[in-house]
Amino acid sequence: MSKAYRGWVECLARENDSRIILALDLFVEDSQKLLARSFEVLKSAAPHICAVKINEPMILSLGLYDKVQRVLELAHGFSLPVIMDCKINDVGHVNLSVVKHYFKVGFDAVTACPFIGWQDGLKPVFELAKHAGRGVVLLVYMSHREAEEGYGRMVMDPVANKLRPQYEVFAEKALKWGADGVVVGATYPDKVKDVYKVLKDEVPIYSPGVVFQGGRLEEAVKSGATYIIIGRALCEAGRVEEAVVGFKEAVNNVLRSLGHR
Ligand code: BMP
Repeated sequence: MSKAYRGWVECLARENDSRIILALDLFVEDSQKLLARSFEVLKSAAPHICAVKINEPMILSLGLYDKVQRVLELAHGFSLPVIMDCKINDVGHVNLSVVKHYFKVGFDAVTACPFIGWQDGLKPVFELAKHAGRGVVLLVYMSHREAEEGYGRMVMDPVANKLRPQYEVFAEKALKWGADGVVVGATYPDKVKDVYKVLKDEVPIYSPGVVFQGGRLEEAVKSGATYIIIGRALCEAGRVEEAVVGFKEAVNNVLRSLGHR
């Protein structure tokens, strides 16, 4: 397990008293304007979040070895770890090459898709991440409407010799492979609960899908989510700082009501 990344997020969550991860999802076509808006959002949110997540549209628009590095520098200047949400899903040697680029420019963690399995799939990614002190966060149940089609179907578990939901098998793989986190959609609090039963506090649950996708932050936290990933509800907010403080307090209120602080 790559403690370095995982411990860093935990530390920031304590220091900033926040379980909110900013998904820097800005759909601005002009790359200069995109960079400028990224800076604005990041600066406003930074004191109130515990990590930043960047996705592929940003890389395509800003350029990995170009303006993306400036976003990384800014985030790191605030001591924030940055996750590359690349949802790795190819054969092993290609995955390795992709991840090497992301780690080289300074990303602290990557997301990965467990359907590809271990040997010649995610093994090289986990090995490199562990070696470099970076993180790997596995998708276990996505937040969109059709998530059930893949993550929810019943599959034969050869070890238990019975049919089980795919996402439960993935949660067990997260433990076995030493993942630094799993993604479970806030839109499915029952799945968050099921996954938490498997992981307990061994592997943190990252939960996206609140507000715009219809998920309720309070339900996700009550069900066992450790971190809440928020994109548009922050990036498109008129007052980013006010919005992020509101979300952070909402999470903290639930944790207080559960006696976790
Ligand atoms: P928003 O809060 O605007 O709905 O954005 C959610 C973010 O979380 C997006 O960056 C998306 O790529 C990511 N995400 C998701 O929504 N559902 C998943 O199952 C996995 C994700 O990474």
